[in-house]
Amino acid sequence: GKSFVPERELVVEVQNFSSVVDLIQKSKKILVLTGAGVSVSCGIPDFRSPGGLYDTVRDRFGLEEPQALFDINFFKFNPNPFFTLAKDIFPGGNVVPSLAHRFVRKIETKGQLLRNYTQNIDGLEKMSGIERVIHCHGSFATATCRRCQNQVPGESIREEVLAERIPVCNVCRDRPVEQGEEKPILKPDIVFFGEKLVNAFFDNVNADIENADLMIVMGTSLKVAPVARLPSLLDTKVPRILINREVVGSSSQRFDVELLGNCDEVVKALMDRLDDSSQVTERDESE
Ligand code: CNA
Repeated sequence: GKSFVPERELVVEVQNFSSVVDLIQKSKKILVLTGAGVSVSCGIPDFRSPGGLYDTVRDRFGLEEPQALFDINFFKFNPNPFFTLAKDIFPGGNVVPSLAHRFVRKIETKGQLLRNYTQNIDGLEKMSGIERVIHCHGSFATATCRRCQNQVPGESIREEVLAERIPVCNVCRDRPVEQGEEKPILKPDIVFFGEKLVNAFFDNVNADIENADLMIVMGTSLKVAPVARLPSLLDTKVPRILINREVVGSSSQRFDVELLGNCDEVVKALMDRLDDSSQVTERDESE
């Protein structure tokens, strides 16, 4: 049966925007959970928004369940749809980080970032300089042969992926495929549905959940487990801020603050104020 998770009580009273700024300002161990929404303004479509990748998959492949495209069992059966769309999310090219990424980096340079758990696979965290990041769903940095497990740098399959071709393993490609064996296809090491998350997630998540004093959830539909459960694992006393186009989460994840809109715009307003208040503090101290 379904387990009952009680509705979460709110822990901070936020009357206005300045008190949100104060809350961020005074927090020392901020856990930031991000998803595809933070990269939409960079030109990378998310999954579930209208016009996002799921709509594209429905239109192009007639797949009723577009998440099949990122399902490991479907991939074994037919890798073509994935490699037709992979170029749209392959990192590099002219893509640059968004203001939302820079906001996370700013929190980090102020020494307040406990960790950025990202579900994204576009590499924009690293590009914006964020160091304390966990790529929960892996990345395109490497790719692994489905058959012989040989691992190669992601760069070495770029050309194939951008040309919508299926990259094949150089180590075992000439050996005939035996019955019950997978084909020697190089699959980028992004975590598909049905695959285990990266070790760094399991290595850090318990301690991070215990130590966090604020959580900011940004640009995610909170639909993919186990990452989606992070907010409900936090101590109920830890305040939670949502920055997203729409309200997400369950009653056990209720957000103390919901800043709804495009994350870059919300974050711009926050960053302006954070800058202001740090200047005020500096002036106070020098007087
Ligand atoms: P999702 O399910 O597509 O949800 C995105 C959420 O962000 C939705 O709630 C949107 O309303 C919201 N959103 C979209 N644009 C904005 C914006 N500009 N400002 C604020 N909010 C916005 O994506 P999730 O990340 O929640 O789902 C998890 C999947 C998506 C992960 O496994 C990713 O690997 C995967 N994904 C990643 C990328 C990427 O790396 N950039 C792109 C597409 C999908």
